[in-house]
Amino acid sequence: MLIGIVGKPSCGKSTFLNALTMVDAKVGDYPFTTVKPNRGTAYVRSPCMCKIHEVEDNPKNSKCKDGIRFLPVSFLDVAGLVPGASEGRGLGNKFLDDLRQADILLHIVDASGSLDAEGNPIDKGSWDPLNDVVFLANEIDAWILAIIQRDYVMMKKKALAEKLHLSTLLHEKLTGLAVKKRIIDDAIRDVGIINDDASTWDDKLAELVTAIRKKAKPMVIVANKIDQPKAEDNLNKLKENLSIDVFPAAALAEVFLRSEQEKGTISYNPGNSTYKILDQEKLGEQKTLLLEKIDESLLKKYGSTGVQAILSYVVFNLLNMIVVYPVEDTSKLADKLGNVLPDAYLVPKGTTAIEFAAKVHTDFAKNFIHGQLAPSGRRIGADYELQNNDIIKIVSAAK
Ligand SMILES: Nc1nc2c(ncn2[C@@H]2O[C@H](COP(=O)(O)OP(=O)(O)OP(=O)(O)O)[C@@H](O)[C@H]2O)c(=O)[nH]1
Ligand SMILES: [Mg+2]
Repeated sequence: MLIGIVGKPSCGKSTFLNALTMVDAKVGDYPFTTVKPNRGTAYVRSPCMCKIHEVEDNPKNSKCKDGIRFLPVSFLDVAGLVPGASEGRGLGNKFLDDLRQADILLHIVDASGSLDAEGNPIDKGSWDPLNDVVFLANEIDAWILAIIQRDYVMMKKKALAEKLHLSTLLHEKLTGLAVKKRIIDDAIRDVGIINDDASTWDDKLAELVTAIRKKAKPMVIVANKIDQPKAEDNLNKLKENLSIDVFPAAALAEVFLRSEQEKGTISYNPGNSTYKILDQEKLGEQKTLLLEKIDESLLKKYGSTGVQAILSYVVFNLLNMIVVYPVEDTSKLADKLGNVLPDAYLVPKGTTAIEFAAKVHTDFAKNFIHGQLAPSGRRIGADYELQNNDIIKIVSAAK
């Protein structure tokens, strides 16, 4: 699972990544600070099964703190996108290529409306962020369309001669974008294209690309810099005018809170609506005032800085992930070595026992005999659909 962070220059993409992951991606108030994509790992939270089953766990592939499991999620922050990027403007297409494997795109917009289309500072509040949403979707569409058009003429000729289906041809063409065949089939049906009649394709090709993009690379809007004047008005406007999810965020405030927490001056659990000052002296007067401001204008008003809440919503509500714990010993909830609940995996809802086995170890799936749920010991077959927080032992003939 990969989440892509996109948006025009200086909207706060790298700051958002830093807020989520504390990786220290370069941040700057000038366009194209990021040239090479930054990768980071964020942690989504889920109540840990150690608490429910009253055991002490030994997490390996994830972390556990105070009964909360932190599961890793990969993020990619790319260079800023400007109008015409699909034709090579700005840093051009390269960063679009970086996003090919993304399952979902977080579109960061500067909700304060203080940057032009290219990310240059202008009078505060003078830019309408709705423009950014429209242009970015158009750029991605133009990029996908260009990939198809590269050898569309040949493709169509062959299809006419051999009565090939558009969905098969497009699936081949778009493998690099990780687009599933089912998505292409649905989009073709939705826009009303006759799949095996190539003479009808041209008119609806652009419409089809948009339909594929919406399903294959769904987009969520992050109204960032919500701490700034005019941002709230723009947030409301975005919500009113868009049919996709829009969330307020203050990435910079989250970076500040997390870094003070790491220094030990405050206690703060990312995502929470409160913090506690631990070391007033080390914190100093200026930062105390800043904290008060964050408390009044963000935490009390919006419930949090938004960053962690967006991550959680994307993973559990939009990507429909569930948490599953594989074990070897169903009574001790442990692996071979006695580690209790060592691993927790995020898998899409609907994943079957055998699909999960393949994820843990390919040999497990090849030699799958049955599964067993813990701690009940209930036997399950290969087609059993895993439920959130299932603890499962895979019984396989693999050595
Ligand atoms: N007030 C405020 N400023 C922010 C916030 N998030 C980011 N910024 C500022 O916005 C500027 C640009 O931030 P970056 O994270 O470098 O933006 P970017 O989108 O990665 O920019 P490029 O890499 O150039 O495309 C910096 O000066 C940040 O400090 C926020 O939530 N509030
Ligand atoms: Mg950047």
